[in-house]
Amino acid sequence: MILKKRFLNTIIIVLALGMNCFSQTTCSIPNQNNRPAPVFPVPSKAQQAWQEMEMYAFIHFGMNTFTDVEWGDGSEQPSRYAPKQSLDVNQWVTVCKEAGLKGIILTAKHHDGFCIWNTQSTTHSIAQCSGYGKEDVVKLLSDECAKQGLKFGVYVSPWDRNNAEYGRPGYLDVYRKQIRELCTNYGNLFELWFDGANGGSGYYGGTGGTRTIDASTYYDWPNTIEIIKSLQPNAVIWGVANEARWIGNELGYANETNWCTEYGGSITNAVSGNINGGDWIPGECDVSIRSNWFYHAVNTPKTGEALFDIYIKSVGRNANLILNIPPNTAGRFADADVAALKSWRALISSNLGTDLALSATATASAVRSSGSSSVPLYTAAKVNDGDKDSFWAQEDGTTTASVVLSWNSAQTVKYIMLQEYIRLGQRVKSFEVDTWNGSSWETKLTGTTIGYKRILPFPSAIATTKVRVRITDSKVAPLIHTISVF
Ligand code: FUL
Repeated sequence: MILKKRFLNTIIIVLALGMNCFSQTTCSIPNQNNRPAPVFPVPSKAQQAWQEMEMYAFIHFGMNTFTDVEWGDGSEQPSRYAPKQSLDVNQWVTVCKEAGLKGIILTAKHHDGFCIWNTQSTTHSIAQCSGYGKEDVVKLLSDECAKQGLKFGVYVSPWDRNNAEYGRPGYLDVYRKQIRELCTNYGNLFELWFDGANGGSGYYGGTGGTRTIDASTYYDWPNTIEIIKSLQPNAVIWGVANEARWIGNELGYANETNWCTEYGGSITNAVSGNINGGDWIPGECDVSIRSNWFYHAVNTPKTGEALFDIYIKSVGRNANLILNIPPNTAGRFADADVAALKSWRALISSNLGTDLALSATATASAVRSSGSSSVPLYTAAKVNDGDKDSFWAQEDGTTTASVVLSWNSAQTVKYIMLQEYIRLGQRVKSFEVDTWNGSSWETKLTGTTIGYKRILPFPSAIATTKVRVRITDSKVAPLIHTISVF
């Protein structure tokens, strides 16, 4: 079924290409605007929207918050999950929003199997709790996200150390019921997160022991994915569906070379992607603000500076960032975490808040012809026009090009941000950045991939009237969507 859909999608893309239908504004036969052809693979609509989010929060909250462990074994009595007051989801969402995060993914069920929503799939859930423990956390948080304009997603662990059926065929029905409930009752989900930890020891309905599974077949992912797609067509499925990949570490960084393309089904280089990969599987960097995923009083949060470094090495290296902030037993983010997030946000604003490129004049070594369009479509000015849909382009067959941003008076530059127009594929293999010293160019930065977004700090703050970006190699003609200088 999935294969069939992929085949159909390919046909549609090929037809659209012939008709030049990739632009929202133009759809004509033949390609009158000389619009560049995509270099496949390209992102789906859901992946494009997901990449534009850039960063969002992870919230690990549940039984482990109260038992003070990272992995419960499934034997925990539901009564141990005992919030003493209503969870302050308003604080969670407000703090995330102020930090610039665009969504939240909640651990609806971790490996211990305890469900923090009103589920019919198992009795191991908030239904068995009393007082504030009965609150449907998925409902509270998804409603609050909708209210404050943040997207919402869920983590629902495949491995269930509580369920008696885990490891047998019967568990699949339970698990699919859980997924169906989460996909049906809580509005639009932007991402579903399926953890890779699978099988091992557990409570398993009281029998204990170890259950081993073959993760590649046991969950029958192709059919589970079909169910998710039918209920949440705009969600990105992390990990198991070749739509978004784990970056290969839990430290929050991608490699400087990072392709959104990879080999579906057998990720060969999670941290860098693969230039020849046949599927669009962009990386996501997961990291916790503290040294663990769940809240433990002994941990302290990372500093604003450390979080800024993570931001540059994740979002700034063509990956999404999912930053975990664990609420405490009082159902709130700790004050220290809130302070760290504020300091992080302040650093992003002070370092990357004023785009000097917007006041620069852009000129290019070469520009693709606009076909019969009377409006120039692919000029250098497209890199700093603030338009989400425009890009500077080269004629087919050109794999090097340069663009200069110049100002009337010297500007002090500290960072540069580059973006490719990824809707038509990731292309750039290498680039260099030069600054003008008054009489000649000096090369200050050398880079490899760009992708959706690349941010690089200059070695030091430099006062200059001109910055030049040279694309030194590209798979096919480069399409540069934005250049910002800070
Ligand atoms: C891991 C899990 O085992 C951790 O507990 C945590 O949820 C992390 C995000 O993924 O694989």
